[in-house]
Amino acid sequence: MRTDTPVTLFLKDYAPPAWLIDAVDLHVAIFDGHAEIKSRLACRRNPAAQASPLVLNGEALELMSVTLDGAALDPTRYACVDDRLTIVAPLPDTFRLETTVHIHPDRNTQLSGLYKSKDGYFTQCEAEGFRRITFFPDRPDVMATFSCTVEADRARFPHLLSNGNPAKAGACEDDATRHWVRWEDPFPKPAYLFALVAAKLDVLEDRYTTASGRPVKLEIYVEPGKLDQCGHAMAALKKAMRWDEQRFGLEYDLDRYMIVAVGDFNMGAMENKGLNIFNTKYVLARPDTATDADYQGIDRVVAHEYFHNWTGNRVTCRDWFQLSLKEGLTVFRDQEFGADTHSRAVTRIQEVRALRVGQFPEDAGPMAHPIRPASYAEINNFYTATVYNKGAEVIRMMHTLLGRDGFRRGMDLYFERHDGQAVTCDDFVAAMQDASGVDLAQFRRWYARAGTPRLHATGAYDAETQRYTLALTQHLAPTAYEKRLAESGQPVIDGVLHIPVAFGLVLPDGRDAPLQLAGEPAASGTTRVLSLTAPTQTFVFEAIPAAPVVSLLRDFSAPVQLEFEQTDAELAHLMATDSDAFNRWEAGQRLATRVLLAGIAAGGVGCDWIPDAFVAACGRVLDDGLRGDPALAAEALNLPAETVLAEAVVAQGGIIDPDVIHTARVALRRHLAARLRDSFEAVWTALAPAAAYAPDGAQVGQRALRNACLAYLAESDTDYLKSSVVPRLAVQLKAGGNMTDEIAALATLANLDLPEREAALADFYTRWQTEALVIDKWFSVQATSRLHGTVTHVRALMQHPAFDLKNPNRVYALIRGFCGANPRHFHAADGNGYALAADVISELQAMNPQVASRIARSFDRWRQFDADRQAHARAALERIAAVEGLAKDVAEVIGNALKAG
Ligand code: B3K
Ligand code: ZN
Repeated sequence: MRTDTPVTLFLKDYAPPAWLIDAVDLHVAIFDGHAEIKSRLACRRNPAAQASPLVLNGEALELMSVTLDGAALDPTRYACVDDRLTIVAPLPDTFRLETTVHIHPDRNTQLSGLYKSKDGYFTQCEAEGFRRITFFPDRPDVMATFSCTVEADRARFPHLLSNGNPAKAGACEDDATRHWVRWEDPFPKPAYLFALVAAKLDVLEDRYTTASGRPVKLEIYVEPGKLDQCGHAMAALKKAMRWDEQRFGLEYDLDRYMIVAVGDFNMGAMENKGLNIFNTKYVLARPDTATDADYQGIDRVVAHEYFHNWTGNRVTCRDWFQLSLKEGLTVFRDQEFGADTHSRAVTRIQEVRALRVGQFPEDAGPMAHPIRPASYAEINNFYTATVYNKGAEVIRMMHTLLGRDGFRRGMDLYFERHDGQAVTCDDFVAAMQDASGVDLAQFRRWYARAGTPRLHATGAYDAETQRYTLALTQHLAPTAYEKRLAESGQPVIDGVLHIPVAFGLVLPDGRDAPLQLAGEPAASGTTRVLSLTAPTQTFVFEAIPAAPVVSLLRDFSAPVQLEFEQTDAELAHLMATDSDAFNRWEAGQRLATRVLLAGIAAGGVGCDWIPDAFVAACGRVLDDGLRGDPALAAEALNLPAETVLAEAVVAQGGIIDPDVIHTARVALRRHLAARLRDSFEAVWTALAPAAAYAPDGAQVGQRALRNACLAYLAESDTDYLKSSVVPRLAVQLKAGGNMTDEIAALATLANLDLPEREAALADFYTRWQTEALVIDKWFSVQATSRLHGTVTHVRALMQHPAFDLKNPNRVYALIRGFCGANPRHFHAADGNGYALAADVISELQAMNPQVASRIARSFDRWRQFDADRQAHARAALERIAAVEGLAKDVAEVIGNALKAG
């Protein structure tokens, strides 16, 4: 473990690599206790760079030998210090460098590089894991063709996989119990896309023929016995392959596409060329073990990794500051895939909800950064909601400004110019601009500016002239990021953003007004994308026949905080009639936020802050759910999350009181449950399942609404709860065959202080103890429970035999569930939640810094709480900061948290 303070790297210091590697040939031999890696690199001086020695990265490697053009290298010609192997000058312009190293995959608890999981060996190289396998210039702008021979015991590791196409295989000459397979990948790639697997697995095989007729073998490898859980992932893969051909004209390029699922994995999945490695969570699904959300997650992650084959692999990043080049774009692509294959409106609502829960607080906290940060200490800390989700919003804004065809032309030009290259976000924007003729010079600032812009709007209707005037103003206050920039002597970027504001006017009868801007000869269209490019701009619309209600930011056309005064009646009108489904939902959320902020101001007590009109609006949502789209109704009934309400309190200049926020939100749910009981009952009854489980759009929507109704009914007074709701929860728990309904019932019961709770949890555990992903759910519903004593219970669960600090999924289920998704208990006034987090982070950082660092992010908003909570949080943060040899991932996060403010 490192003891140095983290070194900050700067985008401005980028320099091209002094040496290029044209080809890599690896021989990886796996033995019990260690692996031997022989590497042969074809090195070439980069004519475009300054002359300097060849510097190779290497971490936790035992160097056994090094030769240059076949001759052992004299120890004076190289130095191996500080995670670097330096080959000193003079060097020929081209040469062959061979090294042999030993590594210890069974001791690799970081799960970066080559590691052992259960009985198999797997790799994770992004961002900087390849250097933990062999010495290499481990940076994405060094692209080489790879060949890799994997060698291991035949009986224990029948599958030996790497990138590309299999070229040869055989038995080891000196030991017939061992075998080898040689893989060749014809596409030059950076080392972060290298992958290798040696394991005993079951494989689901299928075939796909690309649009141009190329046959592709598809393979999904899973732990033996799990083949019955792979069908959905395979179907998702084929759907994604077809979609990318149809929407973007992009085809697969190798003979084989492999997905390998592993239970120990730091994140969701990894797009290694031709050999994706996946967290089991995003592969395995069966109706009785996986929820609708799991099925959808599989669709999206399978598609995401597949789409990276072009946006990430064929065209990759020049350096890690450009991470959003591939991630923002690929998230946008998977979002569009989701929208084209499911409900576009529900998909968009879920994305915006995720942005508000995960990205807006990040932009307001100590780790704030733009989608292309100018500096970082540990790149793994920048796989964030900002780089991914706000990155996707930035791509979406370009799509909005260019239109679908213009965007497609931009994509085509991007690939035409840059296939096979490692490029920058500027190269992407340039392709979009050049292909469309739309000036994106000002738009580029989105890549450099951190923070969530505030969009302030005012409007006025003049009945006499039939004109509607809209004034828009943008504000973007400096964030913690600008502070960090200034501290490191970097220029602070400011300047006005180019914000696309989709806009419509809804008339009193609910129809959209045709839009005619002053100066235009006639009206055209009912939604306009207004380009806000100045600090303040005014737009005048003519011939508006009656006072309209404004529908602003349709489809959430920009990632901003909207400040726009609208009356309850106006919001109710939008909820009922807006032609933009997203804004119908949004109007409901704004109304709910307003009600809840009043409740929070009232200390969460009583219910006179709940207007009848709001109850009535929810009643209409329930009716619509029955008649129309249940999925949209379920989204509408889902009140803003506690973390989102907390940010709304902060935006008003308040201090977060997590107890009051929780109490107010529960009070509103209870009030709705009491007042709308008959409606909830009616919907629950009407939506009883009529067919066998299928994760299709119609059923998913029905289950979402039905379970939302049941959860509301569970907020009822005790008698009704015991007599009418608990028995239904029990039935749903026992029904079997459908994890969506089962876990919904268990999560509801986990919030209730009733004897049935313990029995249900115990029974669930007994039934599912052999299904790891289901047991993760069992930990997670307890971690997120509302009940008093949850922190103590979480501590007890950490001692449960099924809990394992070394398994990221378990840690995410229990610890991140508690710290990230249970704000009231994590921010408990006595500081016990913070103390628990500090204990876990301190222990975990030595084993798995990436996962520990993610947990550490739960402290981001600690300064927005009262003085006592701040004192507890500070003590916890300082305790972590004082850990000897603290991993740099955690040091960066904790350092920023303590610094800001
Ligand atoms: N590119 C990987 C993420 C790697 C994270 C490394 N800490 C998965 C993805 O975004 O597709
Ligand atoms: Zn990705």
